Amino acid sequence: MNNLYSNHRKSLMSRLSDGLTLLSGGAEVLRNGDVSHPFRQDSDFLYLSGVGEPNCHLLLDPKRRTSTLFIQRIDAHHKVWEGYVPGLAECRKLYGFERVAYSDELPKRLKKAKKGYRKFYPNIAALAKHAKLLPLKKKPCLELADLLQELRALKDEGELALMKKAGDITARAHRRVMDQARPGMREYEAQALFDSACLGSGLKHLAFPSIVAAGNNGAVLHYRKNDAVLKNGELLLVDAGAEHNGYAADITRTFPVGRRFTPLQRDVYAIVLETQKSCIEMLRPGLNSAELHVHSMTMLADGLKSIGLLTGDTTGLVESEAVRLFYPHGIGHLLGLDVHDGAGGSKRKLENPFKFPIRFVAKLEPGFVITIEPGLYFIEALLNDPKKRAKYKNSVRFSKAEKMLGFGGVRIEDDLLVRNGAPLNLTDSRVCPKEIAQIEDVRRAALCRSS
Ligand SMILES: [Mn+2]
Repeated sequence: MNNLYSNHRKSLMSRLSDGLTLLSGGAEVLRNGDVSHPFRQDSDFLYLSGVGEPNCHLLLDPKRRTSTLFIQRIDAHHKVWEGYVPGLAECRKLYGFERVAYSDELPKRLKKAKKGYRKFYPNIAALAKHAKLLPLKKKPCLELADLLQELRALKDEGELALMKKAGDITARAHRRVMDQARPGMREYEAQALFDSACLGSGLKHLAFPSIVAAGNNGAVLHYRKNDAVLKNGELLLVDAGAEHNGYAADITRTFPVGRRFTPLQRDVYAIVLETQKSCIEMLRPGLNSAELHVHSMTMLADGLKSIGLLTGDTTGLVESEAVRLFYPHGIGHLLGLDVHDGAGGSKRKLENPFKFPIRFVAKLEPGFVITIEPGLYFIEALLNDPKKRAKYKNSVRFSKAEKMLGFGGVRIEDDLLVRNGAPLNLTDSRVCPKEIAQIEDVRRAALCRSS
């Protein structure tokens, strides 16, 4: 385990060998009174150290080939209220650092380490805290942040093992919701099924607040309220994931609250499912992620034509972005220590070959983990927007689309490892099915049990 982080430090130091790198980790954020928000370490700091404690710093000295972890000095008051925190010797062992010191020694140590260096690479938090200690030119953080994005995009074996476990437990938690959700429940009760399944399987933290959206709430892309009642005849969209040592899973399943999809739900679902499977098949090293996104737009546009919501030439529907009225997000994102894990650094950035804007344009490489998550939504704010109605009057059948308001949305999301040959799907569909027949089997059994 410790090797994982020391290897990350080594590769960073070999790339920034001409300067001293200083990172400050996260600090606790006060919620109110004496209560802090749950602490989550800064992802770059976690990548290089594995340390989950707040108020730490990391000094990387490539010339002397040393890395020093600075931890906070704990006083009696802290011990009384917060309890045990590992000390110097334990941190050395626990996190595999050759040097561990208290944070109050940082100025002195830094002064010594600065000798022989003209370049310094602080992260933003270190710059904010230690600006006086570092002679810096402007925008000094960008190079470090960019390099960390580049390094973090490629997952090594140790990271993949963590992500696989996060994926496995997340898939099982989704299955539990599919097995136990029933009409009359609140969304947060379904959320409790998911969240507690992750905690109960040894993963204490979620990668993001679970999105549990019934019916029309499925049309809210980052829905957070989770308090509506699940109604028979509606769909339930669950987009949620656990994290394991900081490494995220991010899976979405959409299924009927009752036993079966309605014919209309089935049609919309089948379009999204075919698109998702086709995009997964297309995944390979060297592919421009923009091509993948446009492929999903094309398939969804064709599908929307087949159910009479769009009309006209498919290429035109993609290029004019008419399809974005029903699919207003990208095909996916890199996944890692952040659920939206950056875009692989500026080196991998490609020219967008299309005439319309696309957010994630990068060349895919073996070792990337990417989500594939097409969706279709019926969003009032888009379908009733007068400007959009004027612009797309010849391509969107608004009279028909209006009748879809209230439907909500369908999204299907798996996590994929890009590798030579076919990608590896980290989301086990035998555990949390995405095929219509299998979902209906699970729901039928679920509602038989609960009735
Ligand atoms: Mn996602």
